[in-house]
Amino acid sequence: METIAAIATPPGQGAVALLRVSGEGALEVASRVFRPRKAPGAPGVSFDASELRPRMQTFGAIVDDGSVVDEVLLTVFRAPASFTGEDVIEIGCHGGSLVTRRILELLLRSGAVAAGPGEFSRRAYLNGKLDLTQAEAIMDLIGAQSDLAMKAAARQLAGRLGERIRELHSQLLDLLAHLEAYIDFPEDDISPDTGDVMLGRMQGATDELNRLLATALQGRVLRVGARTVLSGAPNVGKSSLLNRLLGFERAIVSPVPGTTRDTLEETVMVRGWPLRLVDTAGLREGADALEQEGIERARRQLEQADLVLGVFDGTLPAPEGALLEEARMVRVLNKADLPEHPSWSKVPAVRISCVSGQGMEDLEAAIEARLRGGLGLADAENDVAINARHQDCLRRSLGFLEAAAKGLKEGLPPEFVAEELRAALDSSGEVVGKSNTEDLLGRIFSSFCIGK
Ligand SMILES: Nc1nc2c(ncn2[C@@H]2O[C@H](COP(=O)(O)OP(=O)(O)OP(=O)(O)O)[C@@H](O)[C@H]2O)c(=O)[nH]1
Ligand SMILES: [Mg+2]
Repeated sequence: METIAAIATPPGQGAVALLRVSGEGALEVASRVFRPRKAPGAPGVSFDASELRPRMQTFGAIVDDGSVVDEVLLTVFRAPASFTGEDVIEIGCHGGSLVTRRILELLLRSGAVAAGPGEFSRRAYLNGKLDLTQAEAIMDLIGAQSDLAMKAAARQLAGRLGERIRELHSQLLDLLAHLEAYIDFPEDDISPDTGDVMLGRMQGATDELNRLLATALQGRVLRVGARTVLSGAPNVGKSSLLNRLLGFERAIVSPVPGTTRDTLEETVMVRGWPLRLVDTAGLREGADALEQEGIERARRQLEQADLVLGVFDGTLPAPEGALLEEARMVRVLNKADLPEHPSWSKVPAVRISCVSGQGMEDLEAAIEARLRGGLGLADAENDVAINARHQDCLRRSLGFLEAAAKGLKEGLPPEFVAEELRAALDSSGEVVGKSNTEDLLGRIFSSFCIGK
């Protein structure tokens, strides 16, 4: 493996910046470019970075052909006790974009090659320092936009999801080992008793897969926000509500019904939950072609919604269908600053006014309650929240496991059941990277930034 180097901090100016070098040649590179302040003799005298105490910072200078580029702190990590598991050096320099670039150029002239996106994490994974879920958690942690997302990423980084996958894996392996015994001694049929015990265990694994899969929605909501669609008739105040929740006049509001045509998306935080808020065209019959297209888009958004804010005008008679209950809907009665039409008197709804701001706290509480309860995000502190890739692996695993159980029930040969089980094992193993392919690794790590 080549020795790689990269700037680990974001581009731009800052007080300090960090460069990283990892690989067998890291210490040699450091010896070429760094001179400690207290080096015996004058600058230019040879220096051996491998004599430095690991994980201690040494003050000195980066020197290019005898001239000082910057004063820096050098830290040496010796394999395997480093992030990547290889020899690593870190250079803390001043945070100018030109300074950092000069030092990187010097590192590249001194035996290192430029790291690709995510290459440090990839090496950490390949050297067994992290499993794939932990590598992904680093990305999640860096990208986290809310407290809840950050906590979930931290738990995944701590290895909680990996642990559960490995427990599941070992259950499946036990089952497989059992089956292999029958395959090796074909004169023994699987007795009904043993079959039942095995089915019970398969059910246990199936339950755990379903429990993990049930956290996918929470994972998506924490990573990209709950898709929350503002829906209702024209002129009820959907765009006004979007603006209220955002805190600024993002969408055009007007007394003319049919103002909003195209859908409009913005992210807001409601009590720590990220919402991907979508304003839509008011739904009505007999609209012109342009508005009709907007209404079509609104309908498509509704289909994909995690949460619907069904907005009504409280000053008008309650329309038909206003009483329909839907698990993902919060019913919002707007214009509470004006007298309410008597037809609403018995209708439970969150009453708000986008003009006066009354009821907004109630609305936030109702949204949070829906996210926690109705959507099954029962516990935001749930110990895992899987991502789309995990969901894909686990779904496939579940499919194979169900086929295995069916085969066992129907008395199919143990070879068949074993094959399905092995496929279930492989698919669930992909979550942590047990049966990784180059293809999979490339897909995951290419979304990382350089220096990570
Ligand atoms: N009195 C009162 N008027 C409101 C309230 N909210 C909105 N309005 C008014 O209702 C009208 C329609 O508001 P919009 O936010 O444009 O309604 P919309 O649902 O987005 O309408 P379309 O885009 O046409 O579907 C505007 O004149 C708003 O000023 C409210 O709480 N109280
Ligand atoms: Mg509108």
